[in-house]
Amino acid sequence: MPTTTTDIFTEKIERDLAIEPRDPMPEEYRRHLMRQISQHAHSEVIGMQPEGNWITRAPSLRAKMILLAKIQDEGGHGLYLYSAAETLGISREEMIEQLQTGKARYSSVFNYPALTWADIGAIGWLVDGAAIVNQVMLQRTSYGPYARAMVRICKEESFHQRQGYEIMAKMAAGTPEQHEMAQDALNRWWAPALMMFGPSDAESLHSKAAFQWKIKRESNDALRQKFIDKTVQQTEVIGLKVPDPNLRFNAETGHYETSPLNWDEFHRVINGDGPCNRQRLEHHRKFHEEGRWVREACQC
Ligand code: FAQ
Repeated sequence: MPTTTTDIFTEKIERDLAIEPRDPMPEEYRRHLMRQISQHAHSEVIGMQPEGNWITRAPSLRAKMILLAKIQDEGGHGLYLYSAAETLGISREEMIEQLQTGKARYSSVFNYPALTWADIGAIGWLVDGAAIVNQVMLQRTSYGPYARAMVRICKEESFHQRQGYEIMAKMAAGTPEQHEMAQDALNRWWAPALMMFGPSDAESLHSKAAFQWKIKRESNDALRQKFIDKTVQQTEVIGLKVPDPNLRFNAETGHYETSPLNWDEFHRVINGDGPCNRQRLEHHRKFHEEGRWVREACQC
């Protein structure tokens, strides 16, 4: 029979029972989750920007409606996640301040520009595709509000992934110029999508604690490999080529092998020096300020 609050927490973790907001939990567990969930929420919200740029330039009414719905979904995901983080005792204002002052991160991938319509396909297919692989695991994360948010988010991300793949498949089967645009988008988004899974297991700072508390159930490298194995096959089906001269299938392991990633670039991007970091935060600050009157009116 557990007696101390630490024992109660440890027993729940060992028995795979969800930790709920009012349960006792170590301060480090609470802080770890506040960091991860708020960064996840910021990623969803900042992630609306590269796609938002293309709403007015979508090539058909159908494409525009689908893109609008997808971007709205991402905003909704941010809201579920901010609410989940709030249950740990941090306010929305604090989280936004951490984002805007650079104290909190958001996914590296959203610091790359969406240059053509094919990039919208690549974002849905690869970025949402990578997000799903990570989030399917997080459906079983130990913190109840986070795990439950993930169930709904994963359903919506599957639709996002398919709409992106459809755009890529259509462009790949189109005119030679359209095929080239699709290949160019894949070339530019491949490595940033692989970096979404975080540093290699050997370099990951938080993985040890995350495994101990069952926040993470699979490692950064294991999830990255899962994504590679799925995506290489999808690439072949639509007649595109993975932009990696060292890509090869290892029949013994049953996995694809790829070139090492450019981790210097990853560190530059997560530390604020990617192609669009400044633009993303300036845009967020501007529209957050413009919405101040709405927040104030809601408080009356
Ligand atoms: N970008 O020790 P680890 C989406 C940081 S949602 C930026 O391995 P951890 C939907 C990490 O924070 C995409 N920073 O860290 C969508 C830590 O720094 P810190 C977002 C990164 O937490 C689609 C340091 O490096 N998904 O795309 C990144 O164990 C389309 C050391 O790393 C999530 O956030 C990175 N890629 O593992 C929306 C999933 N990787 O915090 C719109 C939830 C690492 O000490 C359009 N998060 N860092 O300053 C996670 O699963 C984990 O937090 C990881 C990182 C896997 C991201």
